[in-house]
Amino acid sequence: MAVKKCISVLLAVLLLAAICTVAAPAAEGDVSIRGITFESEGSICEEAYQGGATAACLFDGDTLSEATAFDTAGVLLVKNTQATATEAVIPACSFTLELSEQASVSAIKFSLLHQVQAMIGVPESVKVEYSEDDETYYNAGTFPIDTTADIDTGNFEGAKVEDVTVDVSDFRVNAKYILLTFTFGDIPAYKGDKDYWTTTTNYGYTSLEWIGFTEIGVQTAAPAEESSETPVDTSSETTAQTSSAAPGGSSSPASSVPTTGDSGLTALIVIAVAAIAAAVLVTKKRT
Ligand SMILES: [Ca+2]
Repeated sequence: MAVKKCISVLLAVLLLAAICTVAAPAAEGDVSIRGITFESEGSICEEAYQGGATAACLFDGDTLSEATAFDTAGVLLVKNTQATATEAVIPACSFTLELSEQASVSAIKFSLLHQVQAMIGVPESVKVEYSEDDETYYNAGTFPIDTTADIDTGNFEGAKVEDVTVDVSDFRVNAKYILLTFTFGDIPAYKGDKDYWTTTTNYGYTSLEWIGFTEIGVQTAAPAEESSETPVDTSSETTAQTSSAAPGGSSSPASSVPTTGDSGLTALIVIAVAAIAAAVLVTKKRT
């Protein structure tokens, strides 16, 4: 009987632990990022993950907000391989975000790393498209990106990470896939010299060489009411939207980058159910 009592107590403790964990659910509307894939038309841009990181560093919940150097592990630098071409080449690079489930997305959030004196500038804009099936994409607009990067005078020392939020709540974005296309911005000045990178011997840049990222994610809204409206495919349009990109500092906390996976929750529920079933079994045997 002592053994059975021990088992009963053990199961009760397991059950309690499972209930306590399940009782602290993720915020409503949270979805996780399942994967991010990089693409660059014509392979003009290349990925350069720092410190042996992989694409997973873009959705690990860490924006590296304290980073002061571009070679910090977990930074993704994107290189314009045509930065010294005879004619300026302004490239774009894309990230496709696969969400854990189809969700109502209210904002796109990303963290940029810039270090203007190391020729790491900022993207000029981001085009936001969304899809339910990764085949048909709908356009939610192209948004200018505003940061505090000192492009004009280049007097900022060190690297700086800035959070940017792009509000897409007007577009009723309901998607499982988000396609973000970043267009490179201007070459930054170097310590007050606007022509430093273009005229200095051995440099000869004609366009910006680097942009940097530490995190990319989405902010989800409470599920919208069921609607029979079919979104209009505007993927052929190129109309620019007025700015709704907020510069760093005004973004909300990291709630958009959940770290609790569905699999963990599922496992706990399974444990809880198993514990209840076993406890009932033991109780019945004892009576
Ligand atoms: Ca990160």
